[in-house]
Amino acid sequence: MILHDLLQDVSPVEKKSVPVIKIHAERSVPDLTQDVCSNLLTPPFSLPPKYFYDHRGSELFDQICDTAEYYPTRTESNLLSRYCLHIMDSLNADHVIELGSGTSRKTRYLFDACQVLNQAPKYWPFDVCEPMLLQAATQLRQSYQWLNIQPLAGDYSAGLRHLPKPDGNSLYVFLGSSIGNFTEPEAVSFLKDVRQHMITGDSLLLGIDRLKDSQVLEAAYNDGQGITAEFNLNVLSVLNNELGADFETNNFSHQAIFNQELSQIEMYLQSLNNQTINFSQIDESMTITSGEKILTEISRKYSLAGIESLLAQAELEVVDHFEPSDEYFSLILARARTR
Ligand code: SAH
Ligand code: AVI
Repeated sequence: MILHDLLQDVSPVEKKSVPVIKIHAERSVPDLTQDVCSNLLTPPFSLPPKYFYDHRGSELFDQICDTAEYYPTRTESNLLSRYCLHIMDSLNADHVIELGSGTSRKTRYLFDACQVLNQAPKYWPFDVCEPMLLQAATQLRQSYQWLNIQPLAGDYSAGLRHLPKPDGNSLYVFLGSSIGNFTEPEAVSFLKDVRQHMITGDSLLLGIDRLKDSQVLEAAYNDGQGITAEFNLNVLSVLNNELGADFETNNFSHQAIFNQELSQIEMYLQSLNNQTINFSQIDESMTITSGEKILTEISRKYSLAGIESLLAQAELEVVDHFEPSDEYFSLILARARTR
């Protein structure tokens, strides 16, 4: 088939290119080189979790969502499926602005509800992973031809002030318990950023994973197929690709443990031998001994009281709280508290 025939085969929707708007940082945050220099050259070793998400990392996260052990996606999806009509009907939102949208797979419940309710909000997915933003936008356009989508690329930890402020009322969406990947002070500051961006009539739909049996928690981050391990190890490939590092993924093992005291899953990459890794593009190296670990992610698990305190500190008030009977997950609809 020649190119002309191929183009005839795709619908007008598929042919349209998707312009991405880059969102500039409101405050400067370290880039990969600075994070490596501050946190990876000497112990204790750590890296912020946003570096997981190159295109491969985003695809691996999507596969994690389908594992039997990773209950959060399934649980949140069930809540969205059950309550999406109620939520969208109560808001009649002009805009849906999603932070850390990934594949937008769960946001589809909201769009399905809009279809039933004859609503057509504009969708603004905001993510650090540009290839996944484009992929998700293309797929959403095929499923929802009425949906006006404007992808936004950037780092939400650098502030939200430069996000668009469209006319009408907006529903901000932050799903998947990504809030758990922040420390508590970071989470409060992030929610304050969201609240400060909101105007009267805006709402926030927030998914938060709850504290539960540590065996269930640890199983969710140690799936039997090893996909979470691959996701964790993929960050070493990101360092190899971006900074010319020479990590051998076989020289590290995935570890995920629940820290009861801090109420968080901690994901590590543990070194299997004594090794020196060179970062050729920045002329730096790190030496790590056998058994030493790199902290790659925290995933905090909240009690009900913890959630209430988090929202109160960010001056947000709960409008609706949806949870399953096993109390595994909270889906919260909130708005800015009026003083
Ligand atoms: N919300 C989706 C995806 C969760 S995975 C869900 O619930 O399934 C986390 C998503 O947040 C990824 O798509 C990742 O690229 C994005 N992300 C992580 N850190 C980010 C940051 N600092 N700024 C913007 N997006 C970020
Ligand atoms: C995106 N984030 C909320 C996931 C989590 O559960 O903390 C990332 C993840 N890490 C390992 N599995 C999933």
